[in-house]
Amino acid sequence: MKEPKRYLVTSALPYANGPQHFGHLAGAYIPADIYVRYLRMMGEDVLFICGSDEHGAAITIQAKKEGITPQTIIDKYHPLNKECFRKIGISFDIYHRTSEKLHHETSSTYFKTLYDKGVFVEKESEQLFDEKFQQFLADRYIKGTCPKCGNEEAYGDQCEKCGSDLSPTDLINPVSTLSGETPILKKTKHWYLPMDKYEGVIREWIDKAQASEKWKKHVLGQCLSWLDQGLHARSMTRDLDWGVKVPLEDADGKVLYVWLDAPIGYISATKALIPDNWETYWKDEDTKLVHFIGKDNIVFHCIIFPILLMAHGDYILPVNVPANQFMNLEGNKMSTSRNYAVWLYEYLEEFPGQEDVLRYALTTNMPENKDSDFSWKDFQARNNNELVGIFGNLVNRVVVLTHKYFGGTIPEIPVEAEKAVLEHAEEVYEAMQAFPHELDAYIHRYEFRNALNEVINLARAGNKFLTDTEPWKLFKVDPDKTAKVLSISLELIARLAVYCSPFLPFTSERLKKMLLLDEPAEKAILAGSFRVQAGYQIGEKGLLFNKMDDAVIQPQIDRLESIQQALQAAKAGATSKEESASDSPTYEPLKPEITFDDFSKLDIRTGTITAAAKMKKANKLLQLTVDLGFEERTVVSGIAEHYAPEDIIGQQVLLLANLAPRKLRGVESQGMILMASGDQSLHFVAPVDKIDNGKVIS
Ligand code: B3M
Ligand code: ZN
Repeated sequence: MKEPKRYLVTSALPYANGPQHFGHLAGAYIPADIYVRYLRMMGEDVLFICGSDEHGAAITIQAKKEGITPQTIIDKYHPLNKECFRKIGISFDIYHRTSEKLHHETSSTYFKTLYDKGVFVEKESEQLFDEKFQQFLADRYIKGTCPKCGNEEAYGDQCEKCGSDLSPTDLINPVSTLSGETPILKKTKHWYLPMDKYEGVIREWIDKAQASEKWKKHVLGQCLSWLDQGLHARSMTRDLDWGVKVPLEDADGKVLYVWLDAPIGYISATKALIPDNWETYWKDEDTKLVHFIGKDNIVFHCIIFPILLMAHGDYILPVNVPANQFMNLEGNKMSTSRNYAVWLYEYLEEFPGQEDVLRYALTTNMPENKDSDFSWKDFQARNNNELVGIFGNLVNRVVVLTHKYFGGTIPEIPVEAEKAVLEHAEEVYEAMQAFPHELDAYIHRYEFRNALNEVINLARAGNKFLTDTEPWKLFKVDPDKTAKVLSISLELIARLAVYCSPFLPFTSERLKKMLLLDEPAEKAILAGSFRVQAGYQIGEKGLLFNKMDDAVIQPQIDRLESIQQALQAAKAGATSKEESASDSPTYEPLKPEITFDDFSKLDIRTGTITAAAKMKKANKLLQLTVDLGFEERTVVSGIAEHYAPEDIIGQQVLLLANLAPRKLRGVESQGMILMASGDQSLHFVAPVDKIDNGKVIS
């Protein structure tokens, strides 16, 4: 892409169903904020867009859990998240919300435009339905085993473990998250986005995007693996009463799929921010659009939303989606539902004035290309060894000595003294000259850990210069040279004051004040022409950071340990309950009553397994060949953890032969083997005596 005229940067719209935690910050918010603050500092035209995602099952299920209405829950968490983001310095230009009327208008108009263009395929199909709650089940209303990776907690639209995009009927052993029961199938009409039709253009777009700037390996990898498995039509509407109403006559009780409406939330937020000029940002090719997200949102931002933008026809597409991986906590996965997380609002209460310490700890440990781990010990070490020990120590020595020796104002320095010191200052000046270019390259490659490390390396160069020149000794013999040493050091920490602002905005403000840096000085620093001359006066000294004792972090460590222990105990309890229950058999709840007609639709045949093989990267699945007598079928079955392929050749089975074929891990599965599930086991169901294949079960 040629030099963009403007930047449009978004962070994933967090569901307004709970507070934000460190993992969210490290995933989609701090990286975006660093990027945007840097662009603004360099004088770029940039908009930073975010807001609450207030529709979808994630909201209604949490509301049900808390016994409040969806409206109440979003009105509770939208302001909380907005305020916490502000306090930790995430500098959105707008933090909008998708329950706003403007968003409903924008997203329903967007849908109607695609509908009128004939983009959607209207289809009546059988969807999973919870008889008890009289509700269709989609997205987070349904859970089951992911057919691609075996994750037993996959949702009806996505598996958060392998990131796969799923449909409810893809799930193995689906269960309603409302009633806990097995759903039935019931007819309903929806409007589908025929994603398969866009496979070619998406591939082209991704290739073209690579030409302008590299995507992260894991992002590109996930996109290509979906494309290789083949895209399929995906319903863009839901049978729900909470969300953006489908703007069609025959669509009562239906709303837009949340992953259609939410990304359009970026557009409606921009409209709210700049009503007269939003289209320039979203439709002019000279805009650079970058989405910051966590890895579980990749398919929606790299496949589905781009297809929707292409289908509309006049929008630009993202240049990059630098999704971060996940941040774990003290070696364990964060879990909001189990309260195993460090909540941002609690941190802000318990660590007042230490917003930058958190920003620093999360950035130095950001999961940019692989999962990372947050520990309180590391948090303390980063603060004490780097912020206090390197950055703070340098600033303190320079400011204190400038006050101590020269009353805070750099005096006139004789030329020979200047020259003598400059002869030993090449290294520190080289560091100051190289620094902005290194930093710029890292920022534009979304390598914020490396970028922040450059800032700390500049502080290290400053400390080395002081160690080499020892102004505290030099002053006794040569105050003039000492003045020069300190003026060079002030030039260095003035650069730190400005260039640390994308990462440590609060520290930057305090240090700028301490150095009395004004606008022209900042401009000179960014231009590389800033020099400290005679008469340069600094402000009051003060500590930028404070050492952190064990006593400060121990309660945090204890809290997480106790939650972890409670979780282990619960898990152990659950297994022991299972063990103790194992002598008294448990029974699955009966499914809802069906009619003989329903049963007669099933065509179950006897068959024999003639071939079996494990499947690549799917440890729960086997690919089987089943001989039905009149034909051979390929079937993918979730039995790999119970049977070795070689042990089941010749096994007679019952096969549900008229189940619609579906693609599992790229293989078309033509039917389903009937298995009886015991405690942690699976058993073939087959005729007592061997009979011919192809016989009908009735
Ligand atoms: N709210 C998912 C999430 O919070 C979703 C992001 C929407 S971005 C348009 O992880
Ligand atoms: Zn999966």
